[in-house]
Amino acid sequence: MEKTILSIEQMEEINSLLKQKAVEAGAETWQDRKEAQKVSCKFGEEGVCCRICSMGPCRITPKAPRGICGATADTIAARNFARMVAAGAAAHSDHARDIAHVLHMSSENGSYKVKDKDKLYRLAGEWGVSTEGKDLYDVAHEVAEVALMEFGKPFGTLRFLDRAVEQRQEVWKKENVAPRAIDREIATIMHSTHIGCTAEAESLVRMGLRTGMSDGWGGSMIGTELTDILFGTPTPIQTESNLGVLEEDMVNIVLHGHDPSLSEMIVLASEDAELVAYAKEKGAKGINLAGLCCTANEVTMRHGVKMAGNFLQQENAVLTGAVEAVIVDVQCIFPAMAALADCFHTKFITTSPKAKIPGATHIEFDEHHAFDSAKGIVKEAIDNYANRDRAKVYIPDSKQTAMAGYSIEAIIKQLDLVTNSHVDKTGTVKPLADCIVSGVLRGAVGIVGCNNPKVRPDYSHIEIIKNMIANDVIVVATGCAAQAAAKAGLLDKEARNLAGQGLRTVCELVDIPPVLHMGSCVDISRIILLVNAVAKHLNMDIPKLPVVGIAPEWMSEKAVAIGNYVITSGIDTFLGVYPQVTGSAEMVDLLTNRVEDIVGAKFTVEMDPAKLSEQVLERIEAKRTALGI
Ligand code: XCC
Ligand code: SF4
Repeated sequence: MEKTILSIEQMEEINSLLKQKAVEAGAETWQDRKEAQKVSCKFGEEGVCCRICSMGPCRITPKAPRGICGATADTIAARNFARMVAAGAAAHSDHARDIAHVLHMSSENGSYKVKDKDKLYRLAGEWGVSTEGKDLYDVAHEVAEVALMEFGKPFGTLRFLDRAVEQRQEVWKKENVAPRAIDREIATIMHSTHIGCTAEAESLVRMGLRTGMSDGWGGSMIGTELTDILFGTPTPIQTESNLGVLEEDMVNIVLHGHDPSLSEMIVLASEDAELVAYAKEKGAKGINLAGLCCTANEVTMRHGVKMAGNFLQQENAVLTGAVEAVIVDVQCIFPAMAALADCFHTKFITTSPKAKIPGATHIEFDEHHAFDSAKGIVKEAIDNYANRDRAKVYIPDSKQTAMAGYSIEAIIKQLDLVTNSHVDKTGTVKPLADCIVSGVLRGAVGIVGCNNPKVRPDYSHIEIIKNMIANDVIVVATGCAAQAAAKAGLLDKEARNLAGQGLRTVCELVDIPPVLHMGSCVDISRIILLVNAVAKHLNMDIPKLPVVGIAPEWMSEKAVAIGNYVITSGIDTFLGVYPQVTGSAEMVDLLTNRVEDIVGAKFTVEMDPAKLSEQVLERIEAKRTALGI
């Protein structure tokens, strides 16, 4: 099945075969739990259950339109929504904080080194950190300190806001949505949603926008930049995706989670000659790494590590019976993985004190002795190879080739090299802007986010992507959406045959797939900066551009934070799953209508991927018409 486009039906067939394996093994999966959860709580679903204080929980009904304190459906739904933004921003930003600490401990002879020196020096220049006569690592540590200050500085707004096109910065200032310190925005939401504070939905929405911004132009952007500095700025790289990347006769290690400071070290450890020899001693042909979720995106982009799949594929990986260890750090890890692993020989290894899970083997990752620590974890996996029960093994024969690693730098370089239209050596986004203005490309969309069983998993991603590229809209993707594309073969250069004539021509000319893998979810900051660069080049504010964000299957609080900074950045955002605010007419009006008056962009929600695609294309064409292009 290699090198082909996989249909959703083929993908679902593999899922049902694996589901059968679960039944045979007496294992429970998300499908069973979804079934058991059948009747979801209407109050929760609509966002009108409040348990912010212990006089409650209070639920809003026509007969009881106010909680005990008097909070209305609007107040309750707005508070719940704002808290989702705060939690999401906290998760992304705390990940970034950890990366900043790792940069701070980097050294010439330690496990963590600086790989992209140019990027470090560029950032030092941007932040006013002097580099003259200084040791590389002194610069790295100072830059890390400045980054860490962004979390708690008492005055001013975030440094990266200066990167935005002038017109956008004006809007942020005027509307007071320019974030101050990252932690401060999160704390402000937690404070303002405490009983007896903000009751006005609009101010809570505005706080959500600002806190979302502290993620997008703060935590996530810092995370991406510092990760590139430490582990290298991604360049296009070919890899493979889907469960067929697991090997019959190798030690299979699945990496799952988010933080590259763990996964990078596991990659190094898996290549360690001593450990490879040890694996052979144990009867395996070697060590085979595969990734899940955002960690997969991180290590794929920098090392070509194969991608086992996305969020709702995590259990499937264990169900193959061929995985020696699932190594996880933080975020998006099913607690169910521990019990599931028990049905097989698989070791489920948690590594972070921030994400301990009952039933898991916890081996705390020690960043101060990172390489040795990673080696110890990999050794656990190797030792487990002998326990694999061959009778239980089923590795689906599905493996798609995929291109990954399209950082902004890589995209600019790729376009520039071929079109030769650059004037300065650093390259520009002119070729991309030209293609959009001329109409060869109608526009660009970022397709991002998770899987969600509220819709047909992966189907929404794949259908929307196919509709976009068929209509000459170039797609950039991150997170689990990028993984869905990879599994379906849409990150393969061959997928350009599914594109409209304009996009296909561009793809052929510059040798790219029609869907560009730009990384993990913190890397949505790359998408934002790319759009911002085009806006700067054309000297216009971002909402004018024929560019749209889509989260077809979002589920996490991080996704809510992301949605908020994407619209605040001026990009209309389409959601394929309803946020839990529908019990408040005012919240629905604010998010899908009035917010446009504040930031120039808004949310649209549509669960049917065909209809959503139509609406996106209409929005893109409307933006073109308004521009007269
Ligand atoms: Fe998680 Fe980042 Fe969502 Fe995937 S896309 S399910 S948040 S792994 Ni980020
Ligand atoms: Fe009820 Fe108000 Fe307490 Fe919420 S804050 S639980 S609405 S009394």
